[in-house]
Amino acid sequence: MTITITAFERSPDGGKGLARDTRVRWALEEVGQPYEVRLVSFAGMKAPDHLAIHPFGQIPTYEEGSLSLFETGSIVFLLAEQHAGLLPKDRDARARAITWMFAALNTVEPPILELTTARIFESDKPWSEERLPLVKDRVRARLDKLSAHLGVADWLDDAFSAGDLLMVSVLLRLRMSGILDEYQNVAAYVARGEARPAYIRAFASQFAINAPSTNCRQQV
Ligand code: GTB
Repeated sequence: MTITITAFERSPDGGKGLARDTRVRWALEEVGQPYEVRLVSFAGMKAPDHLAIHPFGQIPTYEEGSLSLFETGSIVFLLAEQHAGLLPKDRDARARAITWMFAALNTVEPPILELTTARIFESDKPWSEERLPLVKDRVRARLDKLSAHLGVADWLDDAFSAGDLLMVSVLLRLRMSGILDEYQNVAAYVARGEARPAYIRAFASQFAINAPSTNCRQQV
């Protein structure tokens, strides 16, 4: 059955791969599933036909036969459950990998999103300069602990898993802030994720749509 995901018609990041469809593309590439992409405009995301598959009017979504899904975590989890390559078979290792998926989305990503909000949407506020260091320190509090856990390991729990896929995706949003470079082992971990052939393919496919000079667009 054909898999169709949705992505921004034109991502505000101009192809840096920071929009969340990149995580889903990466998971699809890791498990070797072909997929199609339906591009959606900001207005289209709020239209009834899109709201029927994404109640919050966002991307990405995932459609396969009678199944429509939203939320990147649940899409990556479905793919990891259905195909080999993203979750170990051993019960305990599998549970730990799933725990890292939740940790990426629930524990590490929130302060990173807060930092994005502070840097981009609140920079003109009179209190911004005072608040920004506090927000940065909340990110560092998570990275201190993540760095300590990771140590010299390649991945969070032995073999690469969906937990790493989501954690690397979340951490990539920090690169512009410079904070990632304060943690050598975490920066190297992110670079290892980006060097995976599946990530390279996923990045290239979103870049082909979003790069500023791109004229040829995937079909809506
Ligand atoms: N929890 C949901 C999930 O994980 O799927 C969150 C989905 C979400 O935030 N979607 C965003 C969206 O549709 C796109 S990814 N926004 C439009 C809207 O809400 O109206 C977030 C995002 C957007 C842009 C950049 N960027 O340009 O750097 C990075 C990330």
